[in-house]
Amino acid sequence: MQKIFETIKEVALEIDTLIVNEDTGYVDGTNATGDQQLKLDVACDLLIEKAFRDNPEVLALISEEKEDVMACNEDGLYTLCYDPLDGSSIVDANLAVGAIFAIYEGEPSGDTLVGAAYIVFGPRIEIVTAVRDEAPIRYRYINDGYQVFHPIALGEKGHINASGGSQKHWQEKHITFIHALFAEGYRLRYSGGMVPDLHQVLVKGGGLFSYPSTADNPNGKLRVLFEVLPFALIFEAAGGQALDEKGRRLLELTVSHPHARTPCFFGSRYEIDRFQKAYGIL
Ligand code: AFP
Repeated sequence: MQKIFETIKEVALEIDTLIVNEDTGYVDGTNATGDQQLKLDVACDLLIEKAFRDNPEVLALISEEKEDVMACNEDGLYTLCYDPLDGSSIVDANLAVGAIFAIYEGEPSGDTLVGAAYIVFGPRIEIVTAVRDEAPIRYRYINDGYQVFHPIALGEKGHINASGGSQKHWQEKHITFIHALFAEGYRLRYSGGMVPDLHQVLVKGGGLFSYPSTADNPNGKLRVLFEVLPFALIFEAAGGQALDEKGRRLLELTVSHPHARTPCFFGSRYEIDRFQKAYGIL
């Protein structure tokens, strides 16, 4: 699996160059879940496909930008699922965006996820990698090389509230819950980019990121295999929790198709406890 992490570090530099220099316009098509595609989405997807398809460890590739599974090496051990450029709608605003990778050993599902990584393309490139049941490792690209940076660990409670989705489409219980956190003094930290928004909760030591079931997205907006599960593994490895709307561990989810979505709640223990009480789970 380390070879996969090393390749992620290499493609991070190439994707960063694309983000800085390439056109941020849209192509005519949409991706597998009907999202409009940037030329950048397609370019980053192709770059990652080329980087991994001949890796002997890789059995198959599943991309957010493609409908079908790409068979690679029949003796490969891992299925790599990835979101090549997460945050397409904020690239033109020059906000931080990311790429997300999930490494599955066997049919992709919560319990076959064995590794995860994400790249943050911000003022600096940062990468977080995690192997199941091991502490995450945070890297920062400094002076032409990756340095292991301060560890990521969530405390009992934080002060950040990253609340996704359109508020007009939230359920009443979600409105009450989110507003109660703000009334307690939580600060709104939400850019619309899942990777920087979750990275901020991790780096600041706690808080809550939520993308609930909404009237316009009853299953939430975020995709299980290549967005939600990799962050679930990293949040649990960092001492936090990651649950769905019914209070089930996201890492216990299975999917009926590669582009399935789920509501998701990521956070330190205090905020997750508050969520479970607000949703009548506890
Ligand atoms: P785009 O890739 O279309 O910008 O969507 C990004 C994303 O999938 C994820 O990165 C964000 O957390 C989420 O959408 C933001 O969705 P809302 O704008 O509905 O809050």
